[in-house]
Amino acid sequence: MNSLRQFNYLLLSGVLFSAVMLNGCHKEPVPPPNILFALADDWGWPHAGAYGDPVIQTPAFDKIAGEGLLFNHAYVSSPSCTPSRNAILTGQYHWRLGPGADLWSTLDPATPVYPLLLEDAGYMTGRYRKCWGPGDISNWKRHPAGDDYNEGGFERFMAERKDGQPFCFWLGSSDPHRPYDPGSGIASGMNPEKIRLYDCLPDHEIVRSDVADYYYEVQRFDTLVANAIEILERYGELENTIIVVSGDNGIPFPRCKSNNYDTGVRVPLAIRWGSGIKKPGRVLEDFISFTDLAPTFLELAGVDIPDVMTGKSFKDLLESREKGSVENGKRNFVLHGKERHVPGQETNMGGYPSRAIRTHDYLYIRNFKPDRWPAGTPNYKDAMIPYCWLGDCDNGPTKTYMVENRDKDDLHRKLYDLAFGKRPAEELYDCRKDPGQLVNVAGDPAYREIKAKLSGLLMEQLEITGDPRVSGGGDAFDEVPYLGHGPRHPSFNPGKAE
Ligand SMILES: [Ca+2]
Repeated sequence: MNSLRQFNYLLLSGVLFSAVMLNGCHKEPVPPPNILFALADDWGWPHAGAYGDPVIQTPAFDKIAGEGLLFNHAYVSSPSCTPSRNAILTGQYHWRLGPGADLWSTLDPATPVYPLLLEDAGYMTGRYRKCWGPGDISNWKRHPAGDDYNEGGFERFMAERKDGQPFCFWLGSSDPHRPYDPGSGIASGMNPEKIRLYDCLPDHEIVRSDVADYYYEVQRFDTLVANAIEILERYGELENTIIVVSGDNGIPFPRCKSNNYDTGVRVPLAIRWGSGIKKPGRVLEDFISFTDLAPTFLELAGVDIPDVMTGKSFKDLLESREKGSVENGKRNFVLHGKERHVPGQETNMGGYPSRAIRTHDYLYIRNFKPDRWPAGTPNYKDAMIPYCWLGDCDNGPTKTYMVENRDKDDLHRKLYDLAFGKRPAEELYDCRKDPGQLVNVAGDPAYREIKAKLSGLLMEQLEITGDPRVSGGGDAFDEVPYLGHGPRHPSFNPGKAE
């Protein structure tokens, strides 16, 4: 720890100590809380034992939820790794982050991020495996997610920590991102017949086995979390550590990840914080935007929240004793959206720009470029990137099955079109009747009033939050250099095509 950080740490401890003394209490000062943030890669709601999933086994997540809080309505800012993680770190919607709104990009080093704000306040920071990104942040003097503990992980981090120093650790993982080991889920003993498939996926043994493989990797992530809990207990820090367990976007299946439906943006979330959570074991229906995490962490640590952060601290939810909808409508929607995932179009290097507003009853989506392909072009020979094939959908057995069997019957055709076909400029789903969000009622006169209301509210919020797609200049998102690769058609031959 450098001297400035040491000074700030002592100052922080002193402020908290003084606060306790001024209250007239004579008990030991309360140390600032530690933060352990465990983030899976492509883990969707409700795939955890705590949510009642009959197949997947997530004892560590379930323990956190049972001894803390379980959230039913947690939404990422964007269903894509880089922008989702940027929004978590910065406490801002990804559309405010310039190039950081796109996958495989970068982030302006002048942007405040919560781990470094905590580090400046005296926290020890650390990260393990996939945290920020993917992309290039070589222009950052310090890594935005904290110091590198890829060697030795959380165990080494805790061993190097000075007694009493508060810490902030990002426990990352690439699970359950594709590719999977085919058949690993069923081979581990899962019964594929018991899997509850999303409505957007065809019911076929290939799909069930593919989902079981995804479950298998979620369980591996859960083991990582269990190990971290054990380390915290061993160091006597479990009770003063805010443990947050979640995922960065929905599952890597067609019409899921990289889409604004619940299957793309709604994620599991459990939080434990010893006696800091006044009544543990509650299940909450309140909306959480992942832009809220940074301001929440900062407030709990007693660090000022920068004005530029658009997220709101949900400290009051932790302190409440209520379950269900604690805030009683104070926050009755979340916003999310998508800029470029993979440049998978035919005539430009852009993505499929869209924004959405989710209330408890409805999901309204505005697609800014409905002439483009929502999942990337199926005409891979015409793609801007050679042979980029339905580029916004990761390759895997379910994708291949749905493409190859799209004309098998009406249902397969319908599900194929919903996943890969073009979409109108406006989509509206009645989540009460259609929780799978498959029936677009935007053109139904019965929904005219609610559509106008949600459209107006969405545009107003985008204007307030400085979204270039509304205020001007949004096409710049299409021009950001793309630093990664995209899913290619199986016939792609790099030697021939490039
Ligand atoms: Ca991801």
